[in-house]
Amino acid sequence: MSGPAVRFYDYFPPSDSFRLEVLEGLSSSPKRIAPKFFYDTRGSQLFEAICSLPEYYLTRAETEILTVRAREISDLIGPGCLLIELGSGGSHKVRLLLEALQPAAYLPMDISRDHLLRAARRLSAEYPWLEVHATCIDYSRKLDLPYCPNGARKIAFFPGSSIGNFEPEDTVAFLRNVAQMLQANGALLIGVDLKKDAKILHAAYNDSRGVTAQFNLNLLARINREMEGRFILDDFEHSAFYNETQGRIEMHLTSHRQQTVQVGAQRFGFARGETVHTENSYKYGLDEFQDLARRAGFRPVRAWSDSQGLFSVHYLNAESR
Ligand code: AVI
Repeated sequence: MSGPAVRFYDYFPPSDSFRLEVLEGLSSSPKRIAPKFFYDTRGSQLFEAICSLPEYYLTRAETEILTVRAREISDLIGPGCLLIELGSGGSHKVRLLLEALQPAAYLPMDISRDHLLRAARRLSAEYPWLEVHATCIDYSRKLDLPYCPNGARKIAFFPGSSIGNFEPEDTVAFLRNVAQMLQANGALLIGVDLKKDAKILHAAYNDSRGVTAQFNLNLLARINREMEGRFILDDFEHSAFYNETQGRIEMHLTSHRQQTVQVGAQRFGFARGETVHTENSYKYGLDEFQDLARRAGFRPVRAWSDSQGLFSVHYLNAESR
């Protein structure tokens, strides 16, 4: 391979964090499992498939914004930054910025090690001039920066509205950590899904090909694979709906019948219709999100939306505190 090789840093959570959190979540009432556990290798592939679905407008709308605004964004940031992507997945959207932005280095962070490494190697082959520092980390727990070129401005890129998967109180705490990592001269470029007609939201999370259902059910398949679970996938159903009061899509796995499921040495009872709550995806108005960002120590500089007003991208400066 020509160009600089990919550097790899492994801050992966202890291998039993999945096991411990799943057992705790299935023992609690109501039952729940954190959405970060969707992203094993299979889950990451399914999520990429979701992003190309006709109903999942989020990816298209954000891509439109980043394409149209790449020059403006690059002028705000300036050349030679350290570009840190949180939850980088396949590193697709960053490609829309790299040529215009000319960062000194790119530091993708993701929880899914194999997916991260494959994506980082592909990107490095395509952009041989770019230093790539792939960091495997659960960024919702800690934000360690393994590398920063001397004097480079730190810019965090957090696309896809993954911020919507945090609870509002956790959102402020998380953004505060991001602001601290960036320090006073840094900035955050973040994609945030907007509130809209519930029908559009419903279709996006209940696609006609059933890919989102497979993505949700893969969590049970993962428990079977990694924890000697005995879930029968046909006994559970994907359910997703918009909770207007909370301003969020909720995803659940609903038990078709009363049953007991063995996971390793433990047994979990399910009533008929009982659910495991697997994800919240919050939607925010422009001002609503900027208020949260201010509370976390950011100063809103610019916000853009796509031509249909479905999605927003915010550019926020980290304030010194
Ligand atoms: C990653 N995250 C922003 C997606 C979302 O829309 O909340 C995950 C997803 N869940 C169902 N479809 C996509």
